[in-house]
Amino acid sequence: MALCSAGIAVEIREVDLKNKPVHLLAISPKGTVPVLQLVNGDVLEESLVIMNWALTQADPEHWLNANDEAESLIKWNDVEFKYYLDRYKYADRYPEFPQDYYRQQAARFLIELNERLKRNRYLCGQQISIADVGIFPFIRQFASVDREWWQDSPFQVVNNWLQSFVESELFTLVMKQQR
Ligand SMILES: N[C@@H](CCC(=O)N[C@@H](CS)C(=O)NCC(=O)O)C(=O)O
Repeated sequence: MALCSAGIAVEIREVDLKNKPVHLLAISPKGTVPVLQLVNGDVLEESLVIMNWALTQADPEHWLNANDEAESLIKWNDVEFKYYLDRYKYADRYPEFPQDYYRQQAARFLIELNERLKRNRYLCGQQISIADVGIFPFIRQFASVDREWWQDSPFQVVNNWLQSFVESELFTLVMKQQR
C-alpha cells in the first residue's frame, strides 16, 4: 500500500516459502518476505523499511507526519501483539496455554487501539498515518481467527476502523495486483 500510495512501480515476484528461490536467498539470506530490490541494487529486507523508504520518495497523504507514537505503536504490534497473534492463530501448535489465553494477551493491544480510536479517527490523531496502514493487516488477521467472537467483542470501534481500510480503494487495488 505504501509503494502504491507513493506511486512506485514494482515487479512483484511471488515466493514459495517452502522452496525459496536462489535469487531471493542471494540478495537476502534471511529468506523472509517481503524483500524489495531497488534499481541501484540496494536491498530492503523488512516491510517497515520498505514502507518508510517508499514514503520518503513520495508521501501524498502525509503518512509520515505522525509523532513518535506511531513508531511505538508499530513496535508494540510487531513484537508483543504479533507474538500472541501467532499463538492465537495456531493455538494447536502452542498447547502450553489454551487459545483463549493467547487471545486475552493479544487483546491488550486491542484495548489500546480501541481507546485511541474512540478519541480520534485514526491511531495517531485525525489524520491517517503509517501506524494505521502498518497495523491494520495484523488486526485483520486477528479478526478472522474467530469471526463470531470478533463480531460480539468490545472492539467495535477498532472493527469500524479495520473495515474502512479493508474496503478502501487502495487496499482493494493492491490485493488485486497480488493475485
Ligand atoms: N519483520 C519482517 C517479517 C517478515 C516475515 O517473517 N515474513 C514471513 C512471511 S509473512 C516469512 O517470510 N517467513 C519465512 C519463512 O516462513 O520461511 C517483515 O515485516 O518484513
